Amino acid sequence: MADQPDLEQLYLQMCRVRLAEEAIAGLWRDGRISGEMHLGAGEEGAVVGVLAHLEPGDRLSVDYRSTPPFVARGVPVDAIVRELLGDPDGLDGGSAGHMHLLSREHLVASTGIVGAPAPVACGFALSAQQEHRRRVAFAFFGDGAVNEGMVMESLNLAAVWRLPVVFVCKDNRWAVTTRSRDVLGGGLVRRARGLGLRAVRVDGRDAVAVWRAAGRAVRRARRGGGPTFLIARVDRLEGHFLGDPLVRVANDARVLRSETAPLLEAVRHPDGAALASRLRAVLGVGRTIAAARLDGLHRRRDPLDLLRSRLPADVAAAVEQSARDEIRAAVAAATEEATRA
Ligand SMILES: Cc1ncc(C[n+]2csc(CCOP(=O)(O)OP(=O)(O)O)c2C)c(N)n1
Ligand SMILES: [Mg+2]
Repeated sequence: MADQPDLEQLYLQMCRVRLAEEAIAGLWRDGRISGEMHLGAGEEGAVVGVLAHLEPGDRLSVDYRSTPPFVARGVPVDAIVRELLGDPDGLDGGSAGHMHLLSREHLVASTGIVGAPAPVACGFALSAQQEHRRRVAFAFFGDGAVNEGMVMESLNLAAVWRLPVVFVCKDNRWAVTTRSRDVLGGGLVRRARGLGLRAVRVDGRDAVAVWRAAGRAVRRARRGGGPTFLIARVDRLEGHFLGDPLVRVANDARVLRSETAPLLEAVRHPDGAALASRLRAVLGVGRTIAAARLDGLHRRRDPLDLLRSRLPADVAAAVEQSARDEIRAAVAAATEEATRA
């Protein structure tokens, strides 16, 4: 195994993933893909940093933010796009949609059931262990999923049976509109360690950091050392689903004005408590609003920018162009045929 990541490859994969999802977003906005669409924009670093360690027989179980791992695993983009368009020639006959994509050939399965990737990966890992193969199984799920009983059971089972599995928890700190910290007892690391797993935190927006952390987890699993729980901090750039109105609101400066105007009015009002205590109260409310905004918005980092800055500009530009050409051709082929059909 290489001891340095191939930055160009990592960046190329991240670009392929992002461009494929941008194309899918365009088709969804045009009304050509029905239902909700959950993108993995913001998760690219975590996905490609882990997937760079996969070998051909390794198996992958992922959640409904499924396109990044499918594209990064090498599933043809045109087959994915056709699937989302409902084309019978799509990856799964046009009936799975983005939440239940499956590729037997690439040994990767997605699910819309929150938490389900964990037990599925345990099954993959158990089969590898029984067959004495050095295969590793991978599960990707969100921070909200750790409150599912089946995830806790899977972590426990993986620890006591020393299963060759890497659990990747993509921690974006939200589960739809619920803040994870409001519903998480014990903390992610402490929970996993309490069940006997090795637990590691990593900045999931930094593909290189993920590559290193995942490399250690994969080597350990392959040599029979058991599971790792990798917590990758990511950002949810598009909100819970594409067109999420909460993200639009968070981005709207007018909302900030409408929130602050009544506060200023309260300070100016001649009645009520003494000015000093009114000011204190207003300051307190202002801080709460600012913290919520910062939490949801300003600290977001685009993992593509992060890795792009580590490459010489001409190399980054060439990588981006080659990804653009590939994805454009794949999406054009898929949509052209679907339109003719
Ligand atoms: C078993 C189950 N319960 C509830 C839902 C509805 N649901 C869909 S996504 C989601 C939030 C999941 O949050 P998280 O695991 O953090 O993933 P994220 O969307 O943040 O990537 C919920 C509750 C579901 N799909 N499956
Ligand atoms: Mg989440």
